[in-house]
Amino acid sequence: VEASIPEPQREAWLKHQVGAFKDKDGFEREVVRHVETTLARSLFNCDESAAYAACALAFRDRLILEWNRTQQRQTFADSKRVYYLSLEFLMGRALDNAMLNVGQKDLAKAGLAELGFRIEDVIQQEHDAALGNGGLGRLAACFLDSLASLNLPAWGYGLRYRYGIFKQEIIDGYQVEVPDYWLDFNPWEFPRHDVTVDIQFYGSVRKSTDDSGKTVCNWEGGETVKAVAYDVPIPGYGTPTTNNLRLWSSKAASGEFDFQKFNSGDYESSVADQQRAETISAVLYPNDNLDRGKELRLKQQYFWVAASLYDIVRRFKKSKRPWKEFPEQVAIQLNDTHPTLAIVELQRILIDLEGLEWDEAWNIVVNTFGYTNHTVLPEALEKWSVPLIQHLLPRHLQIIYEINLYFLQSVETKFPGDRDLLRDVSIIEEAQPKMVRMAFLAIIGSHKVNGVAELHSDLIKTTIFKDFVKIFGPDKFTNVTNGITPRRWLHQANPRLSELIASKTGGHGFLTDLTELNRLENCIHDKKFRKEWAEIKYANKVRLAKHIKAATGVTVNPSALFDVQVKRIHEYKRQQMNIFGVIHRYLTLKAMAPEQRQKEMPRVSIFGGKAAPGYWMAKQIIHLINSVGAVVNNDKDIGDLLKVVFLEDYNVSKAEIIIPASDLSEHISTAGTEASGTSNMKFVLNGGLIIGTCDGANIEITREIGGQNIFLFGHLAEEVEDLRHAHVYEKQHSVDSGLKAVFEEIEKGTFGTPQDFAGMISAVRDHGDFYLVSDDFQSYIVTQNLVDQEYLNQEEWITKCIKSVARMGFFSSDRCINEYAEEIWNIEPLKVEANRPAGQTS
Ligand code: GLG
Repeated sequence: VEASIPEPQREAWLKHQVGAFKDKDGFEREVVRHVETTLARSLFNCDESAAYAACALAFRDRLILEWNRTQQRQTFADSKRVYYLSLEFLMGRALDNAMLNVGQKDLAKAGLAELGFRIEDVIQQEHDAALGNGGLGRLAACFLDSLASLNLPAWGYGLRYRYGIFKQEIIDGYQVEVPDYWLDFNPWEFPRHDVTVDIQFYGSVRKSTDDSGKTVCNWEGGETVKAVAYDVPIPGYGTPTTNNLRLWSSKAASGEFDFQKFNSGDYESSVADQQRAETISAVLYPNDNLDRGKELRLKQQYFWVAASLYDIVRRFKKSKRPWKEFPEQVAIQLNDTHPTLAIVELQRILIDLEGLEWDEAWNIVVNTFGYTNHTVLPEALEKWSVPLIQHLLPRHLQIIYEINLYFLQSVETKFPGDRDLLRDVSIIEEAQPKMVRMAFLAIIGSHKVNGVAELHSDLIKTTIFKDFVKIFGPDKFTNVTNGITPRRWLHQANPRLSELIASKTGGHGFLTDLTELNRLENCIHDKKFRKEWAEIKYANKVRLAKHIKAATGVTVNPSALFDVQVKRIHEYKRQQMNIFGVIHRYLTLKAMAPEQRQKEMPRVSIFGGKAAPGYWMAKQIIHLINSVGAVVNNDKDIGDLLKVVFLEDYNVSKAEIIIPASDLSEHISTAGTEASGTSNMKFVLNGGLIIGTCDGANIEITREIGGQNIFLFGHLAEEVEDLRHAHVYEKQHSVDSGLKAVFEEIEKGTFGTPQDFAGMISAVRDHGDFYLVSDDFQSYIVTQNLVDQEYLNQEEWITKCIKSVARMGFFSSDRCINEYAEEIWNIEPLKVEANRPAGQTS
């Protein structure tokens, strides 16, 4: 308040405030200005990357103004805010999204053309912001888009990794990881060197007595690291609301150098201290659905959680409200268990620093937090060793023990004498060493726990968290089925389809109310519409074919059926089953007489996805895909009938090219293992059909679009346990005969050294086939053959695609965020005047 401009001078400020670009000229002026001043270049040395930089800066300037106004509006309204804590935000590129969301892409396109650039080329210059592994991180990014588009007062909090997810190169068929240093030029972030928080680690706890005779715990000594805020503006679509994503970066606390060491001549070690502090936010851990329990990872978690909570509490305290109103002003959502320490940290702040009584504080904590679970895979459930927490966060460990004590006491009261139950639900696992079960802590410290698709939410209630349903009752557990933002995943990725839909549904309203897609059902018999629909799909396939050619050298025929599986490589997602199926197809084609062969439907099998660097089996799968491609793609008997490509470095911007070009995509996880999946929604929304198991959101997609529009196969979740048991204990595992032939071919050396793939084969044949590849193989092949037949009837196929798109309204992340807002956060949108009609692109 002290720093604001006095009333009489404000007029001068207001006169010079800038808004949206008035016209093309205004935009061009800003671009030229940035090229010539900010970038110190001229029309003689302005390449595409400079044009991108200037264009991004021009839009960034606009965003930050709306950002400022949004923050003012939200502060003034003083209504409840939600804080989304996520260790991952897989944002992808920002420029195209910003232009579309503020409705000025057409103007920018024309302006750039006048200055000598094609907008498509300029957009391509941007480096992806890849601060995430896969679905969990991309979900957080879609949520930010919806929160802003729905005018909800919301902040995202994350870490500003210097290195995002690694870049994947394929060399001789193997994955090679290359660091992703992405911060050379990032116009989308605003460093806030004035917003810093000192974060403490290690040290010890000393008890003392305060004036009133109460015992207080003081966490003392140890090491301090500074958190510096970097703010990223998040523009809503068709609204001036521009929310904030705050990412924390770590720095040494005592300025640039330790001067004592510096003066005593120990210059090198003073720099080393600096570097050690910066290590905390240096790198994103590249594991998807796997917990590795590394100390630095725990440091990251506490660093980020403590900085975010300090910020949230600071904002609340400005309102001078009593503490009991905290949950009426603040909702905090935990994206998976990664931020669970926030529960402990808030309790610590309230009792140690603010002097509240335990019960009062705990009540506030529980009413503030909500926890989203994203997986039932045991290897992904976070546990931290007690000695490690003791060492790093001694006061927090005490509080965890106390939370556990009170919790177990309440369980004992409710279920007297049930020692097994106490052991099973204790936050502390009695192992060697003892472990803290983060999911249990998250459940106990939250008022709502949700899964991310119906089947998944049912599974957590009946399996991993069943005891907690017994203790807390069923109402604490709920489902919020995931969603995706139609702005990025339709309007931006597939502009022609978006325009065609707009022309048939009465404008771009579907982009803010996706259920309006159902108006497409009226157009199913519209010949011209169907023709355009098919043309757009074909054009998208031509674009992908060009990309495949440039990236891999393989020529693919755009008229072939494009069959796509792009996602992180994981045994539970069963890319191995897909490639075994491809080999089966290859063998079947080879066995045919040439005349017969030519009647078969040509297919391109497209794979993409990263393997965690330490995941040996996943890397073997990548190698097999590439080895099969090398053989099949060069087999003269086969020609265009089958091509196999692995696209390296799958990321958000590649997804935007790949997804609109698919005819069929694969979502074939072992039933019960994929919590939701979100690319399944993206593919269907872009007019592709899917082959999938009864798993995750596939089930709800089927319910919405109709069983005749999806290719389902395989065993059901409820059968999995018995099958696994039979494999291991009853030795009832004879490998499917089709699959046997595939294994034999691999072992003959057709695809290179058989030894390279021995692990993949023996996992199925000799080690219990945990993911049921053999059990599902036959029905997978049968269903793939059905796909071929149905694809031959293009008219029928297009009808299915159109019907499916028409029925996808449910899967908007807007619907999903509205459910969170109403059922978990209890927050409401802040009314704003729309600054332009929704959907207008210029
Ligand atoms: C998880 C799950 C996915 C889910 C995503 C978002 O594996 O099935 O769609 O979160 O909820 N770890 C993940 O990516």
